[in-house]
Amino acid sequence: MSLPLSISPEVSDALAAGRPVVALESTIISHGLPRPDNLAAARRFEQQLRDAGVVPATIAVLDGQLKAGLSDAELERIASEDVPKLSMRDLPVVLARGGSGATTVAATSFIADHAGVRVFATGGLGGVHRGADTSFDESNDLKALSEVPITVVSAGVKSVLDIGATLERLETLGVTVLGYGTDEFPSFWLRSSGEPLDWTVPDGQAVAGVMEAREQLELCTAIVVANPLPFDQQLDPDLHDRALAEALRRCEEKGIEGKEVTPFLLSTIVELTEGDSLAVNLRIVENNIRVAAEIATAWAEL
Ligand code: PSU
Ligand code: MN
Repeated sequence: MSLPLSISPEVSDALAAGRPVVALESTIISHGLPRPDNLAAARRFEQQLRDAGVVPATIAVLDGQLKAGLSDAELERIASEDVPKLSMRDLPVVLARGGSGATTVAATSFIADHAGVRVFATGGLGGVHRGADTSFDESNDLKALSEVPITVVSAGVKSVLDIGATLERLETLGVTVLGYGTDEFPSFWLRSSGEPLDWTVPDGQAVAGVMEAREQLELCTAIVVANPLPFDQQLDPDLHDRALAEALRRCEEKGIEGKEVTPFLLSTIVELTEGDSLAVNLRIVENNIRVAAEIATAWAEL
């Protein structure tokens, strides 16, 4: 039986011609950004890639099909329908039912890889949650990145997570981590996390070189490109610390668990920062798309 994978004509033409393609995830649209502006943001992300000469492949599941590349009507469905958030373990259930959903970093990486798309831009990765020593709450993103040879550009992981523990898990899982112009892991809304990185790359061409070496080694693990915002674009650190502490307190008070935790913390922080965190979030995705376009272009030229 063949995989129910549907690649849009634009994406499949670009791949066949060896032109650059960048995958985008859909959970950021359905659960990570508030309605109704999420649709305009999703369209801007795609346009930014096109302006850079790169074909966007937004990934989702629609009516029992794994999709790489969405039409505008399909993008609108992800932005406005109450679709579930899908990680790896949800894919077989949704396919069997002919259902739809938005894909996390884990499921997006899997589908992009099957479609032949090698570079992926997102905001932040899922990781190890604070208190994971008792809750065991660790994103499936980590395991998936240990099994898929994708290159994902992110601004690290959000400070709602345990950043040090997340980096330890990435090490255990054999995931390559590169700092893009930095020797420190970023913490999403803030440029630095205080966690040092072993490897720094200056540009997209250097990342493409690491991708080529990964192929020669026949490794099936991801490359995480950690791309921090410039200092003058980050969230005010005091506001950040206050909002984070209060969001974590409310999460515990309300007993939020499982896959609801990440969306709850994110939307609470947007509320507490009066939208400042959201504006920074959008700049982060745009900054990551710019770097992913550079990597995909360098990869296509190799
Ligand atoms: N981080 C963000 N915004 C997001 C997510 C993470 O800044 O929307 C989403 C991504 O799709 C990521 C997922 O893959 O949350 C991780 O969720 P969980 O922790 O439940 O695995
Ligand atoms: Mn979780």
